[in-house]
Amino acid sequence: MAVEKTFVMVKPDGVQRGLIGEVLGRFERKGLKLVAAKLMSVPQSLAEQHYAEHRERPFFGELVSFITSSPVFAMVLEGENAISVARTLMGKTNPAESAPGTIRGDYGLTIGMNIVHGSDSPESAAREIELWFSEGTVSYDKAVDVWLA
Ligand code: 3AN
Repeated sequence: MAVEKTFVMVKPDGVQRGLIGEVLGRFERKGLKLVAAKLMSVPQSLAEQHYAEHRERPFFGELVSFITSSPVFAMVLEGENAISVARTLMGKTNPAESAPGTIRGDYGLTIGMNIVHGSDSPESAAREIELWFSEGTVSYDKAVDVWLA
């Protein structure tokens, strides 16, 4: 059993379009457990640290100004193979190539505004959870966990 935590965020376009509940509901119904969440405006320095690996890419400025333009809904989800499971539910980075049934496939149109972010590896998950939730996450049991094991 590889129980993992992953960092997931509904980006400004998802929040503006009223898709927080829809996105979170998909992860919840899949069986992932919400262990931290907050609606927040993103400070410039946090945005730059979050996207540090893209610092040299031509779209870095756009990325930072987009993510700081309007609130995001940040969360940590926990469950077996949570990192790859969340990425599968999200679909490909480019919504135009994402399969119907995925979040980006169902709701996205362009690569710049692709509704949701999710950690892409155990290393990114650890880094991003510490960065966004330095206050920690919540540990609790859910009765439904035994029905998913
Ligand atoms: P993912 O979010 O699927 O892990 P990354 O890490 O490759 O994708 O890219 C981070 C974010 O940068 C994407 N969510 C997307 O919004 C943006 N992005 C990626 N590639 C491009 C691009 N070619 N042009 C504009 N924005 C991009």
